[in-house]
Amino acid sequence: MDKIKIQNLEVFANHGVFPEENVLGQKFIVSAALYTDTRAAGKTDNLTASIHYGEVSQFIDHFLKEHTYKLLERIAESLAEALLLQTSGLEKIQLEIKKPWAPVGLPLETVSVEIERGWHTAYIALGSNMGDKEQYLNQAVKSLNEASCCKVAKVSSFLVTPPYGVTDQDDFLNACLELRTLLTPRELLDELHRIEKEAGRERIIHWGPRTLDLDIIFYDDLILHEEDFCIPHVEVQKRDFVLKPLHEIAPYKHHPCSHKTVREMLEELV
Ligand code: PH2
Ligand code: MG
Ligand code: MG
Repeated sequence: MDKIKIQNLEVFANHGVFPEENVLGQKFIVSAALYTDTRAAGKTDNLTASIHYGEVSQFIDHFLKEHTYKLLERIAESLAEALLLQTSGLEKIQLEIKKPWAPVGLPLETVSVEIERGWHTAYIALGSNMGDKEQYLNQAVKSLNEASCCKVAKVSSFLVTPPYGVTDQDDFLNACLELRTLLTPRELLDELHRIEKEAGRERIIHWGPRTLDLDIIFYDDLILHEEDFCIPHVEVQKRDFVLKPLHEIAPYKHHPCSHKTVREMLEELV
């Protein structure tokens, strides 16, 4: 992807583990690569179609001066997050913070931390088969959109589906949504569990009745196999109550293992 680069922006600020550093201050040197599509600006010569590197530089200067953190890691993490949240068109950032006067007591040129952070696209399946199902799904969409570092991009319609697996329970209301997020998969899972808990979810019977179930179906094209956590969802290709609503919002999304599209998986089920 295209990028706009800011190299070696100097900022005098007060970060550091030692109290002296927080009082006296020192020089920090910031470099950023802003990943964004510059095609429209390249064709139209219109700055509003791109990211203004002057405004970003001012933002970095203010951000470093307004906060006091102990660690370079913390400056980089919080600055990257703030920039990704407030800069439209910014997909990914590489950020390096150098501290050339670090009080190490040895003649080094500089110390630094460099990170890469960006937006991810996740597909979440929603299900409810207790109480006011529609209200639980609506509230879940709202909670996810309001969660920090999360934006709901698309929501399918809500579908009434017969229970799959354990069948002697009430019908489900199911849906899928597309989420843009800065969270890691594990952080996103924790956030989903928090929202399920808010909806009064109790984990009593496996596959039993629930007020709200939120499952990560896909996270970019990530394949993750951990003992307690798998992405993509292991049963996606077997579940029409996931594939039907998902097909409404992402028919051509490929499964990263089988490479089948959502449409192909759904066609193979019916
Ligand atoms: N969820 C299950 C088990 N069975 N059946 C339907 N129709 N919808 C669901 O969301 C569902 C299910 C376990 O998560
Ligand atoms: Mg589930
Ligand atoms: Mg679940």
